[in-house]
Amino acid sequence: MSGRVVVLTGGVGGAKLVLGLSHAIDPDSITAIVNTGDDFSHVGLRVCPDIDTLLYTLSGKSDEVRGWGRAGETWNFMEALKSIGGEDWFLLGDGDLALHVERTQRLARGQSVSEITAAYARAWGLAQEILPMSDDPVATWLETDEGRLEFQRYFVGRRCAPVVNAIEFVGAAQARPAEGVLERIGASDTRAILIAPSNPYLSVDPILAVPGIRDALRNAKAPVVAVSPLVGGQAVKGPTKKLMDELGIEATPQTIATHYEAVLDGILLDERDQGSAAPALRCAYADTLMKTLDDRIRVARAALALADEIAG
Ligand code: FO1
Repeated sequence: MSGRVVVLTGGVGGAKLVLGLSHAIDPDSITAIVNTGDDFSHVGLRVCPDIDTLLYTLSGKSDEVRGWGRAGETWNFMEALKSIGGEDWFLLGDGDLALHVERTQRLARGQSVSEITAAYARAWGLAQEILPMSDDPVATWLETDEGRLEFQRYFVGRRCAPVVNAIEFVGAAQARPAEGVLERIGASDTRAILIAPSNPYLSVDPILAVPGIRDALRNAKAPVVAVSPLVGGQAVKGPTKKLMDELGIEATPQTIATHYEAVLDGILLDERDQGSAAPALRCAYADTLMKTLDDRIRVARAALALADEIAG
C-alpha cells in the first residue's frame, strides 16, 4: 500500500522504529513527529536530544551502543571544559557539539527548531520528514522525592534514581503544533499513524499535551497504532517500568492501551504478553524486541500490517 506513515516518537526506542520503517517503506513517505520535552539549554547551548538521536539514527551516524550521540565520538571539549571546572554531568561530544552550536546560532537569528531540523536533515541527505511536535518551548519537569527536576537533571544527572510523584510539561498549554504536524495527521493520503515504543509518560505524553494533537489523532482518517514499550511486563530500556511503579501504574499491555485509548485504533503487543488479557481494541502480536536492524524492520512491518488490517 502507498501513502504517508506518521510516527510519534521520542528517545532511542522511537528512533529504532523509524529506522526500521525506513527500510520497510519509501523514506520520503515517512513523517516523524518528535518529542521536544527533553530539550534544554546547557552551557549556553540549545540541546534537542530526541531530534538529534533521530537525525543520527536515520543517517547512520549514531552510536549503536549508547543509542544517543555519534559513533566514533571524541571528547576533547568535555575534557577541556572539565579542566576549567565546567559542568561535566551532561556529555557533549566534539561532533555532537556542532549541532548544538549551530542550532543555538540559528535560533538566535530567528530560525525555528523546525527550520533548523529540516536543514540538518537535508544536509545529511535524509528523505524522511522530521517535525518537532512544536516550535514553542515545552519542558518536561518531574516532581520527585529530591524536589522538582528538569528532565535531563533527572534522566542523566540523577540516572532516573529519584522517586517520581508527578510529571509536568511546562509550556505545553501555550504551545502550538509545529507547521505540518496537524496536516500530516489529518491528511487523507496518510496510510497509518504509529506511536513508537517510546516511554509513554516521558516521551509520548509531551507530544499529546500540545493542544490540538490529541484531537487530530482522534479525528484522523488513518488508523492510529501504538507499539507497546513493554516486553513481558518489563520496559525494554530506560525508566519506564520504574516510573510506572512509582506512579502506581500497573505495567501491563492493558495499561498502555488504556493510557492511549482515546486516540488508539490498535496496539502491537509483544508475543511474550500473549497470555495477558488483550486490551479492548485491535491487537496484534510480534517479537517487538529491537536489537538488530532486521528486528526493527520486522516490528515496523508488523505495526503497518495491523494498521492496514484496521483500515480494511
Ligand atoms: N544520556 C546520558 O545518559 N548521558 C549523557 O551524558 C547524555 C548526553 C546527551 C547529549 C546529547 C544528546 O542528544 C543526548 C544525550 N543523552 C545522554 C541522551 C538523552 O538524555 C536521552 O536520549 C533523551 O533525552 C531521552 O531519550
